[in-house]
Amino acid sequence: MPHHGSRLYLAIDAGPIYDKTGKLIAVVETLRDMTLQKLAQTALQELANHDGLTGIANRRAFDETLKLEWRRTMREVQPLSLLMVDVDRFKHYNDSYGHLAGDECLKKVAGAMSDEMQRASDVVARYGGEEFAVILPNSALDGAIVVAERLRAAVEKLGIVFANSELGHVTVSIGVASVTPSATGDSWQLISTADAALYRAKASGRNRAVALLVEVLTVAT
Ligand code: GH3
Ligand code: MG
Ligand code: MG
Repeated sequence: MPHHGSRLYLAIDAGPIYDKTGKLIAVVETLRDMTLQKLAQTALQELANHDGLTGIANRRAFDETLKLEWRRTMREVQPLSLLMVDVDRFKHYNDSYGHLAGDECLKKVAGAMSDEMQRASDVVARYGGEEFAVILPNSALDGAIVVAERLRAAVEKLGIVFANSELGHVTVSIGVASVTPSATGDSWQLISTADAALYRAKASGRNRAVALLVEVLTVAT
């Protein structure tokens, strides 16, 4: 509505009116303003798919996207990669600076990672607590490692002060996993492999990315 300077969602119904001979003599049109319903629907969708604290995709959206991308990349015989990102020593951060500062830190980490994503199909989600998951469709392991390193560096560059930690600022560890989905596989393999890689990143000193290829399971016949 250019005259109002606003945008409305309108529903239009049109019904024909004929005379006795079947000739069209009029059309009755009804216009309904659907704006409030549409805004409420959009807000609900936003709530259902986004994390309340950080504003990025939530676990529900992550689960749905991963299933969808698994099927799509399988059809297209394309690789699918997953990053599991975990904030280092975050319990200690909360203990030192308080839970509210911890929340602020999670928001900044989520924002910095989202800003680094380059493809529209890549999804950064809050997996739970201080863990994030990144879905990279059509990316093989080498490309996923490059993205992981970029995310790790972006968080380090935030320079969020963390006294008495290894580096003096907040860092993340990242597990990278990649697979070319198959009908005999399942997306949990990708998650558990990324988790195993994350565990290795933690064990080998934190503030790093470690990558693992999903072992292709062969089904005995
Ligand atoms: P590691 O380097 O091995 O990952 O150590 P960690 O301390 O980060 O790991 P741990 O799993 O022991 O602790 C995670 C902490 O994250 C504990 C929990 O209180 C905190 N946490 C989880 N969710 C939130 C949140 O939404 N806000 C804040 N402030 N803290 C959270
Ligand atoms: Mg954790
Ligand atoms: Mg942690």
